[in-house]
Amino acid sequence: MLTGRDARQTSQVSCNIRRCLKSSMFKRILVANRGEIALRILRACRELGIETVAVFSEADRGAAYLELADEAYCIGPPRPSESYLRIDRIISAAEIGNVQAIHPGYGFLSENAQFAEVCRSCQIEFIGPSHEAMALVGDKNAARKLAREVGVPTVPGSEDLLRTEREAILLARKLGFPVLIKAAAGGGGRGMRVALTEDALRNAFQQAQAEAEAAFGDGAIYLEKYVEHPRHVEVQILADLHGNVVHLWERDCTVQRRHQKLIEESPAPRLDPATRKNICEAAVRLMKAAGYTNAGTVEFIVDRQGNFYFIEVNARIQVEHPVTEMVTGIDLIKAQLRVAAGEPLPFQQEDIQIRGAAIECRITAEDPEANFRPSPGRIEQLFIPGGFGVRFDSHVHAGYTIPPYYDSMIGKLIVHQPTREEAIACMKRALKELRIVGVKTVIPRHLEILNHTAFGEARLDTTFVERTWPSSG
Ligand code: MV4
Repeated sequence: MLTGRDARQTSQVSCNIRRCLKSSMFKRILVANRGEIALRILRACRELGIETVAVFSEADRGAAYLELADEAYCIGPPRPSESYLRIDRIISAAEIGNVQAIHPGYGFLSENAQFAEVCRSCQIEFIGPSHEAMALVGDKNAARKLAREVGVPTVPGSEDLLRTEREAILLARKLGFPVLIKAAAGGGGRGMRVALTEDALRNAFQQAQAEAEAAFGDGAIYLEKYVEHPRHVEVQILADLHGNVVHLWERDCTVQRRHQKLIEESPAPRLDPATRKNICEAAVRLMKAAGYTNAGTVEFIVDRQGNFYFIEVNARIQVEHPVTEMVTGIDLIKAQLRVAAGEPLPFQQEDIQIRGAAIECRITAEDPEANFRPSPGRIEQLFIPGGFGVRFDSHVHAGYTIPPYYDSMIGKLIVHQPTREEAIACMKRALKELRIVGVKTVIPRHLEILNHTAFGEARLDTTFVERTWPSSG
């Protein structure tokens, strides 16, 4: 296995080679994704004068957003495993389409280090980190070790992977319960297990190992003290191929349900200036040490005392990137394309400042009255809000049918205002204007959250949604 130091060296070497191979912006790229994020990337390419090749599954054939690409190729049946996850088919489309680079978007192959490696071995640039850096941060235990090496706070826990149940029990006695077992190959809440007692830990150890083996083909697990009632704060990073790494401040994504984020905002409320600076600088330190390039996110949890702990790195552009774009004025997709093409970052850390407050609500076709059951189907009517500071990132239109095979994202409603209070008022106004007829949506639940005193006062932790609406938890 790679240690932090080895990976740092290998990714540095590949960066140097990549830098020499390129000097100008891509002429033509492939977008290896669908829906909202595919459209977001196609739009950025159009503005930069980059030609585009889109790919689609049979379920997405004829989708309107595909018209915005210069070419589009079918890559297989509806199921992701037979289309958007098929490396061979995407590479074939890239070769037929004669592209110089591939943007993976989020989800699907976006954090697949093997895909990034295959792209580069086919002389196609992968718009994301080097496969070495991706593999390093994708190993949650290795990322945690690297964080400790460079003085980034981590949750107290095992120094390395757990070998035996006995080791887990002894450590948990020392740390105190509850503890959390996590899969090294997991992330985003997958492969996590809380243990409140020694007996529970014995079971959790076996189960977590077996589950991780089944889900990721890798049973490696580690242990952490369980931090109760945390907030989720993440730092946006941009890094070029010339050694420049900057942060674009933080987002708060505390409002989640079963690890699905509902609302994200920037800046994070109730973060004192000293902590904000420390957390952002810690994120930069970690990504520098990982030899990370392009856009990425460093995720932290913040406990009730305001202590922050590194959790994991997301080696991709994230769903919630627009809130950072609104407050910093930086187009993250354009920045990804530019740094992947070898351009140096056009700004320094001091140039990146936060203006106002931005909030994003994820609008999904789910029924909040029925345990957030997916509600795919035809959108009969659609009225999209506008006005000062309102942005709706979406690929849908009246008459569009949301297929049942993928996430149920309809779009992302984003507002930007001078203050958080005004952003909340603006979001409520925009949510009430947004009219979607034909499918059930989470809009009513968003309004309930925004009207809640705890949200207005930003007195939140990650259990807020499931505590407040237990039937939907
Ligand atoms: C934790 C934690 C508390 N203690 N680790 C969840 C997603 C993944 N990125 C890591 N996550 C967490 N790790 C320790 N040691 C709390 C979370 C967490 C969470 C847990 C339960 C319910 C919602 C959550 C939302 C964000 C983070």
